[in-house]
Amino acid sequence: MTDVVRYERDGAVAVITVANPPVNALGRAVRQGLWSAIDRFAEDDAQIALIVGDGKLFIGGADISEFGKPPLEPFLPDVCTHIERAPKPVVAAIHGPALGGGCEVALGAHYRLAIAGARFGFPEVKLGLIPGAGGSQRLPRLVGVAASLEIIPAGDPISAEKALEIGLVDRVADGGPRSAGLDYARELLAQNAPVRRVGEMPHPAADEAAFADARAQWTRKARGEIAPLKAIDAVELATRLDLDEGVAQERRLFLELMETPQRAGLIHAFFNDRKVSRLPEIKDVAPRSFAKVGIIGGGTMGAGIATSCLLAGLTVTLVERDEAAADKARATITGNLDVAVKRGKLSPEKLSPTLDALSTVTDYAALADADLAIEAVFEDMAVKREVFGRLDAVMKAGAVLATNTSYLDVNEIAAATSRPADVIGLHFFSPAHVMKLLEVVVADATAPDVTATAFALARRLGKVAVRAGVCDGFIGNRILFTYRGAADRMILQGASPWQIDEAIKAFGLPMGPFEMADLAGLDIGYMTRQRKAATRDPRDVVPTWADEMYHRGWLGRKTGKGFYLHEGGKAVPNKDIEPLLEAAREGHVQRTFDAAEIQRFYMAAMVNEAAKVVEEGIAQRPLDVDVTLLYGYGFPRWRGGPLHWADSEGLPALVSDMETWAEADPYFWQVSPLLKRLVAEGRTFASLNEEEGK
Ligand code: 3H9
Repeated sequence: MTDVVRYERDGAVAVITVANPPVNALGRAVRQGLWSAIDRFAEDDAQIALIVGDGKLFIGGADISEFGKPPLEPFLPDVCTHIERAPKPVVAAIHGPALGGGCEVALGAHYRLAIAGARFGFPEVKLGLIPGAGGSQRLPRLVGVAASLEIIPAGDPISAEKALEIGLVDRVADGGPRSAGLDYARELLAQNAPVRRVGEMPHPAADEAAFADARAQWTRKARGEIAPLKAIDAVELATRLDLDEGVAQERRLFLELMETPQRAGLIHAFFNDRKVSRLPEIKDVAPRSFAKVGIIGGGTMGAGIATSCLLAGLTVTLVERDEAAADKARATITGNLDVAVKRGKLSPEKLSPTLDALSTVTDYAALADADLAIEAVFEDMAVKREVFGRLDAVMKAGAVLATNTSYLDVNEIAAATSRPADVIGLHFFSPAHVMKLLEVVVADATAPDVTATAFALARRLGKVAVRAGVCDGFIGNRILFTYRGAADRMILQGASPWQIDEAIKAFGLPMGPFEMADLAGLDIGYMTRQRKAATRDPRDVVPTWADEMYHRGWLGRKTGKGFYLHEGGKAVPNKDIEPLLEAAREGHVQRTFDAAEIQRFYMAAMVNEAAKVVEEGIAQRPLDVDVTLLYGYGFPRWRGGPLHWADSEGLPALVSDMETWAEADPYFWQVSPLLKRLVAEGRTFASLNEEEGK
C-alpha cells in the first residue's frame, strides 16, 4: 500500500481511502495504491470493498501535472478494469466532485452511492482530451447514448440528483462518505448483492439520431476545438466494440489528443487560471471586508456590476444623480436578475431577497457605512475626480475606493482623495454580470490589502482577476488598440474587413474586429480616436473610412448599418463602404492576403504589444496577458493565450516576420526589446512565467 491510498477493515468491509491532497488526483502512487488495495481485498476475507476519498472530495481526476510526460504504469484504464474485475462487490461512495478519472474509478466500482452535493463530470474535453480510462465506454453502457452525449462532449458536471435520474448512481444519501458508504455496503451485503460489472453490460443502443445531432451541434459550437468531436467518436465505439477493445481504442484517441497543441494550450490555461491570482505582493495579506458595496452610476456598467454583486450575496447601495436615473438603474438590475432566474443562475425563491439587498439612492451620504465603493460613471477624468472627492468626504476610514475606468490614469483619480492607498481600479467587462474578467489596476500608492480585497471580491463574484499596472488601456484594451491597428493597416494594403473577420474567426475568436466594431458601435472607436488625437504620432494610421462612417451615422448594429448591414438578425457585408476604403488606400502599396497571412499579421501585432506590456510591468507575467485575452477578448482557450501561441509558433520566426514588415512600416512594427532578448537568449515567454517571485 502507499501513503496516498489506505486500506483498513471495518468488519466485513474493506475501506479503501484515497488520500492525496489537495484533490486526490490519480497520480502514479494513487494508481499503484488502488491496484494493490484491490489485490489485497481479493485475497483477504473482507466481503465487500468501499472506495472513498479523503478530504473535501472523492477524486478530482488524473494528475494533470503528469500530462505531456511519458505515462507510467499502472495505467488508469487498467486500474479501473482491475477494480471492476474484483471478485467481490466494490462500492464507491462519492462526495464532492468526481471528475474525469475520478468518475471512471467510480464506474469501475459495482455500486455507486452519491452523497448529497456530489457532482459527476468528464472535464477532459476542457483539457483538449477525452476520457481515457474507460469513461466513454462504461458511461454509455450504464446511462445510454443520449445522456452520455450530453455529458462527455460538454465536460460540465451534473448534480447527484441528475446522476440518480439517469442511472449513473444507485442512490443519493446524506452523511459522510465513509459512514453512509459503510451503511450502504452492509445493506448490499445483507441482500447478497452480486458483483455487477458495468463493462459487462450490453452495448448501448446505437441511436443514430443522437450521434448526428451531437456532431452537428459540436461542429458549430467547438469553433476549431477537436476534443468534443473525438469524444462523440469514442462514445460511438461503445455501441459496437466489447469493453476491452473499446477501452483500447479510447486510449488510442486519448493518447493522440495528448500530443496536440490544443491539449498543451488548454492545460496552460488550466494552470494559469490558478496561478493568475497567486501574487507575492498579496501572499498572506488579509483582505478587508467588502460585505456592503456602494456603486456610483447605474448605467449598463454600474447596473451590471450591481447585478454581479447581488448574485454573489452582497448588499448593494447604488447612487444615481436623480430619482428617475435611480429607478431606471433598479429596472435594469431587476431585468438582469430575471434573466439570471430564467438561466438557472438564481433560484426563483431567492429573487425577492436578492432584490431586497439593493438600495437605489441619490445621496452619497448613504455610502457612509459601505466597505467598498465602485465608481462606474462617465469616462471623463474631471467627472471621476469629482466623484472620488465626494466619496472621500463620506466614506468611512478603511473603505476601499475603486474606479471602473477602462483606460484613465488611476493615480490621477487617487490623487483626488486624501487616501490614495485605498484607491484601486476594478475594470469590469461588459456585461459585467456575465463577463468573467476583472482587471485589477494597482496604482502607485495602492495598499497591498486593498489589492488583496480586489482579488477576494473577484473570487466572490466568480470572476478571474488579473493584476494590471497603470497605463492607457491597462493590459487588455492597450493590446486591443494595437491589433485593431493591425487590421486597419491590412485594410490599407487591400484586405477587406469581411475577409479579415472571416480569417480571425477561423483562428478561433468568436468575432472579427469589424463585427466587434459593429456590435460595440462605431461611435466608441470614433470617441477613442478623438481622445487620442492630440497625442497621436503623425506616423500612425487613422482609419478615415471609420470616421466617415461615423459622420454618416453608420454606427453598426444600433443603426442597422456599419461594416455590415444588419437585417432580420443577419449580417451581410455593407458594400457601400467600398468607395471609402478605396479612397483611403490611395498611395498605399496594394497586396493580397490569404487567411493565414491575416491571422499572422494580426496575432503578431497582439504579441508584440503584449511583450511591451510585460516588459513595462503593466502585466507582471506573460500568463497575465494570456488570461486577460482569454477571459475578456474571446481569444480561443484551446490556443492557451497569445503568448502561449507565440511560444508554440516559435519566437524567432515571429520576430523575423515583424522585422520584414517593419521595412515597409517601421513605426508600427517596432519590435519589443523583450521579444528580441528572448530570441537572442533562445528563451520563451513560458520561461518568464517560471521566474522566481512571479
Ligand atoms: C482525466 O482525468 C483523464 C482521465 O480520463 C484519463 C487518464 C488516463 N491534477 O482548482 P483548485 C491542483 S483529466 C493535478 O484550486 P478547488 C490545482 O492546480 C483530469 N493537479 O481547487 C491546485 O494546485 P495549486 C480531469 C490538480 O477546490 C490545487 O489542485 N479532472 C488537479 O477550487 C487545488 O485546485 C479535471 O479536469 C488535477 N486533476 O477545485 C479536474 N486538479 O494549489 C480539474 C486540481 O498548486 N480540477 N489540481 O494551485 C478541478 O476542476 C478542481 O481542481 C476541483 C477542485 C473541482 C477538483
